[in-house]
Amino acid sequence: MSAAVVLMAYGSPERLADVPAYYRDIRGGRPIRPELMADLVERYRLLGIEDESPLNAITEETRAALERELGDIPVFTGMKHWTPRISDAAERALEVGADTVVGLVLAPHFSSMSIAGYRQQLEDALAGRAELAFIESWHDEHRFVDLLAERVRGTDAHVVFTAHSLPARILETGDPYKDQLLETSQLVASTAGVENWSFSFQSESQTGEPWLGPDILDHLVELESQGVCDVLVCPVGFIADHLEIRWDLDHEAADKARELGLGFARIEMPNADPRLVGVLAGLVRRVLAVPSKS
Ligand code: FEC
Repeated sequence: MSAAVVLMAYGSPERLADVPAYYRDIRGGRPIRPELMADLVERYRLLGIEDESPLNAITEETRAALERELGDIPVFTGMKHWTPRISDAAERALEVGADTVVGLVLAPHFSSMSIAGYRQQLEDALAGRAELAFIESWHDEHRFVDLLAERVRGTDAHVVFTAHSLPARILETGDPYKDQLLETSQLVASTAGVENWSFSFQSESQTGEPWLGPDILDHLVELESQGVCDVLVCPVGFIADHLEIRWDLDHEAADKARELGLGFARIEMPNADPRLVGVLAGLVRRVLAVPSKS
């Protein structure tokens, strides 16, 4: 067997000029209100991605470290909404002679509106030319849980676990996303011995339909009214310094907390931490021992 990994990320614009095309890709051809486009460009501008993206550099660092860790298995990055595309990564894996491709997403929780989309893109690109060993979720990997637990252990603050919201209609089809998020949160809290914790969603989009809640901004109001003084946010649904972390939490949620008189901090994201890379390598080795049919 000759294997390769397609390591998939949501994707982030490489420079400010890319933002409109990136947003159009996310919307998949559906119209974008001009004010929403302007707002997104402005958020990326304020994060300082004029000429290069620190987030894409983190993804590359993670890819290179995973490849080193795996030794003789090449790893190619494929982005869901930017370049290099998942299809580019699949072609590169086939070019080096892979007959088994491991599909691994840099997001731990499964949803039909998230991970299933990555899988579809990879399956379409491979088109049966290699066996696909796809990792559906890794939200309960104990070394991932330990890594997060270390970052909240010993805090006196109320810990708020968060993840990207999704349209609430996913619950009607038995989607496991919310349950997996609560499971990760529960595991991290119990491993760290944290008793004061709760969960909220963040980063919902304005798409004109209800999204899963509570949203963190409303949740902070609720916590303050319950007498909580300090909050530590642990975004279990993300592993890197995305726009959702550096803008939605570090600016929007932090401003809201300040307005409410709440102390506010967030954990450092795993990014390319060698322990996270160890978790990813473990997943690849495990799935290759028993490859699944695509
Ligand atoms: O540059 C960066 O660091 C940001 C990358 C980024 C990540 C991310 C993660 C998730 N999203 C999920 C679902 C949706 C749905 C919509 C949606 C919209 C956006 C927009 C941007 C964006 N997302 Fe994202 N998401 C990231 C970036 N996301 C930019 C558009 C502007 C906005 O609405 O704020 C709504 C699409 C639509 O309008 O039809 C749905 C989910 C995740 C977590 C799983 C994953 O990482 O794949 C779920 C990172």
